[in-house]
Amino acid sequence: MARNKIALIGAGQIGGTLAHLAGLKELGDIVLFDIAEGTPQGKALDIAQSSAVEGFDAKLKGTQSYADIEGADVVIVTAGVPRKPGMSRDDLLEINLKVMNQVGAGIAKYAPDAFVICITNPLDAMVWALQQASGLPSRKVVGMAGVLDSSRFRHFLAEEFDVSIEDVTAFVLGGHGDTMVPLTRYSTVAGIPLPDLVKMKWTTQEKLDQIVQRTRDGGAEIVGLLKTGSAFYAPAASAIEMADSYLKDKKRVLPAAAPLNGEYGLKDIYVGVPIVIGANGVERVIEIELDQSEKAMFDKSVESVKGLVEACRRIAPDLG
Ligand code: A3D
Repeated sequence: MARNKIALIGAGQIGGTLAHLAGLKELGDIVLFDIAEGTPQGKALDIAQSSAVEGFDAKLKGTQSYADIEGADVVIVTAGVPRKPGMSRDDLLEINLKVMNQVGAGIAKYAPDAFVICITNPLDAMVWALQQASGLPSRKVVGMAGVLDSSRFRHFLAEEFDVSIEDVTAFVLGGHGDTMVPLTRYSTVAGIPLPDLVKMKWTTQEKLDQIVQRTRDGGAEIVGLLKTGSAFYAPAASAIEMADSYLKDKKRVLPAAAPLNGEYGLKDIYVGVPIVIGANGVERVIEIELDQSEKAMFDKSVESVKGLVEACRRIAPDLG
């Protein structure tokens, strides 16, 4: 049986970490693609040289040619530019939309059967644009945000309760970032929902609200500390978890930006919801009942995603 092939489009901070993790976990052979000459080649060589010490078998290649991603089983996309001072969200959107167009064409030509995970921001709009540009079936194109948002939430909760992170589960919905919706009643410690833990005096409602807000601001907190970039270790680990579920047909239940087709009363839009990821890509979208305040938060989040997608349509009307 041939090894799986993982193509990473964008060999920056996240792309390099993805390659390293994919090697360490022996997910398959790895191709790093980037327009910056030398960067993907240098990172591929560096990681390949670590394989002797770590003891993993994987071929690594850095490239500027889309032909090298031919036949990839998984493609993870981080290509794009970050927002710089003085740049509006629409400016960023316009640049990264062009990138998604190029990347989508490359995937359509060389890896049309791949499972594609988009990480480029603004996530919920970029994953929509990438699906449109690539023309791949929507069940094969998803966005990574929910696994990261929920892993941040789990980390803060495990710290607050002083328990193993393995026993903390968290549930988040909605778009990535400010409007994300952490669902406390579906988040648990060993099956005990957070509201019950407040009643049991493990924490206070006020503390819990602060943790929810810190989770929403999780990306900005790291940008503030790093100053020259954004988070990359946890985003990469999160995307690898999704790729692993696809490649091994694990059917993990993971939150992700997924294409909705009537679920939650929405169509033709990508929003963060729990999905089952298996060998067929998005195998199921899980629709849960929301109470009034959860629904209000979810609607607000969806409105902000719709705004971004409308801006994409305005900038690139041919996208659909
Ligand atoms: P960075 O280290 O800048 O890497 C981006 C790479 O993309 C660079 O090496 C560029 O050379 C490359 N690139 C630019 N244009 C193209 C192109 N047309 N084709 C191929 N490669 C290109 O960024 P990063 O790795 O830190 O972050 C990557 C993306 O992920 C950014 O858009 C971030 O905003 C986003 N991000 C998302 C999350 C989510 O949770 C959704 C979290 C963290 C970062």
